Parts: sequence; structure tokens; C-alpha cells
Amino acid sequence: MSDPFAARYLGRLVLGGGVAAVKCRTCGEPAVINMRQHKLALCADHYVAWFQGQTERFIGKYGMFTSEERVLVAVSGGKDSLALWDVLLTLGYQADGLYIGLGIDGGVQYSAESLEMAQRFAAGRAGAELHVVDIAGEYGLGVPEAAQLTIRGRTKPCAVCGMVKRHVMNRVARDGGYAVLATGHNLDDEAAVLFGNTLHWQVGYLARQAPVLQESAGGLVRKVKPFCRFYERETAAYTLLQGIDYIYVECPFADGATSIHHKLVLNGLEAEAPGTKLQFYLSFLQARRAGAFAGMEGSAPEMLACRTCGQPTTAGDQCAFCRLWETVRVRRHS
Ligand code: Q46
Ligand code: ZN
Ligand code: ZN
Repeated sequence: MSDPFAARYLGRLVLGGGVAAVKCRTCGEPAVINMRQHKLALCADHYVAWFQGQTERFIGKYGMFTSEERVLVAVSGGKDSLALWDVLLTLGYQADGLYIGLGIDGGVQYSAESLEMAQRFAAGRAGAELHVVDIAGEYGLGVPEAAQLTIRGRTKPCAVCGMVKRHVMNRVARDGGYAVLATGHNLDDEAAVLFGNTLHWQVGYLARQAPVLQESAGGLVRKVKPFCRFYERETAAYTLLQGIDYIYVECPFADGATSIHHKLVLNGLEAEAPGTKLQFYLSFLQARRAGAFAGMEGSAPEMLACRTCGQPTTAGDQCAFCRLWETVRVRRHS
């Protein structure tokens, strides 16, 4: 299935067969993408090579992981995570995928479709191992239904969903002996989070926002975002040029999320002055490195092992994930 919105990523350049005036900076052939923010236009081959090279550079620059370390890629079936898995495999990293079946339908069979995309990708790449955790299969209910039972009155399951994903990702990474968990967050995602945290001056969150979150003593694995400096348009262009099929509909619950409004504001600024988003994010990282938020992280909460599952938790003797399913069990039968 091809993305009917592909035009927004590559624009007329590729769909219209190339615009003669815009040439690849490397070889002079017609360009397929013009990145005004980098003052760089490239043809398909040179764009793919540039994108892979930049990813390698970011991994090294931020000390994310080495080629000896095993990486678990959180794969949603969307363009960013599949592009990330593709690049890491191409660069020769030991990268496996993890797909979490959340049981979201929303009239578009969101979970079923996204699983198919992840499986299709894995089947087409030699040595690509995909772990699949099906929440409804393991716990009896999908995330939206479990959320309904536990956060009565609120319509969105996102807080529960995020917690479930964090728990499962950490568990699979630890159990599988992975050194690091990689997610496909791109610059648009990171800039939107940064914008939200800045609007509310949430200095604790600002102090912790980074391309790498080191593992914690209590057993939380290292988390990295190798695409944090790529615009969404750039990851999408890579996915399209590599012919990777991905699910292009958003999760139905994403509609109306604050982060989407923040992205729209940032897109408006970017249209006026290309490069604004990247500058916003990079200047923040620089300020952070220079100590602008030093000491503002708040003291690290004490980590205990959950009495039910053994995973690290800051929520007393039982983690939020295990408490969720206990509540679900009680309420389902009451
Ligand atoms: S949290 Fe919410 Fe996402 Fe979960 S329910 Fe969908 S929109 S998938 S990133
Ligand atoms: Zn070229
Ligand atoms: Zn637990």
C-alpha cells in the first residue's frame, strides 16, 4: 500500500519526474528532494547514502551504541521506526525489532495493519528478527478496553498505552539481553516535546530530554533516538525511496493531541524560516550540555523491584503495569 500523502514529503520533485532546475549537489542529476534547511538537494541514490551516513554520525556523536552491542528497535509499523530498523541493518548493527500489539482498531484496524507492515518488513530482510508481544493475547484485553476499565470517564487511553509500551519494551530488552532500546522519534517529535516543556517551563523534563537516556542502576535499559535530528519529511523520504511499506494512518487516538498542535505551530515557523526547528532543538542541546539545566533533574526516585514481575519501579512495591492488570481483573468480574 503506498502512502497517498507521499507528495507532502517529496513534493513535485519526485512525483513530477524531477524539476530540471534543482540538481543533486553530488552528481548533478535531477534531485528528488530539496532540503532548504540544509541548503542541500540530492538525487535518490545520494539521498539514501546521505541519510544513512548522517544516522551513523549521530550514533557516534551522541555515543548511542557500538556495533558490538545488540539493539532492540521499537517498531510500530510506521515510517520512522521501519526506516530506523532498515538503516541500522544496512549499517551492519545487530538490530532486532519489537512490535507491541496494543489491540487498537478505531475502525481502521490500526493494530492489525501495523503488525502486518512490521512482519512484512522483517520477512523481507535476512536476519531481521521481530519479537511480537500481543497485549490482548497475554492479558485478555487490549489497551483501549483496559484503559476504559481503569481510567473511567476519560476518553483517551494514551497515558495507559504509554505506560504499557514502556514496561513491555524494557522487559523484552532486559530479558533478551539487549544493551539498548532504539526508538524512531524524529526532530518534529523532539521539537514538539521541547516546545511543550518550554511553554510550561517544566525544567525537570527539560533536564532529562536528550538523544540518549542512560540505563539506570535499577534496571531500566539505555534508550536512544538515532533520528532525533532528522525532519519527519526526511525520514519519510527515506522510507519511500527505499520502497518500504508502512502504515500511514495515525493511531485513531492521536487525533487532537497537544503535540499535534505544537507541531503545527512549529511547521508555521519553519515555513517562514527554514531550519528553525533544527536550530531550536540543537540550541537546546547545546544549552543543556553547557549546564543550563544542571541540578534540575530532581533527585532520582528510588527504584524497587516489583513484587509481581521483578521490573524496576518507582511506584512502591508493585509497578504501575502490574497494578493496572490487577485492577482490570477485579473490575472485569465485578
Ligand atoms: S499513546 Fe495514544 Fe499513541 Fe497509544 S493510544 Fe495511540 S496515540 S499509540 S503514540
Ligand atoms: Zn546524485
Ligand atoms: Zn510489575
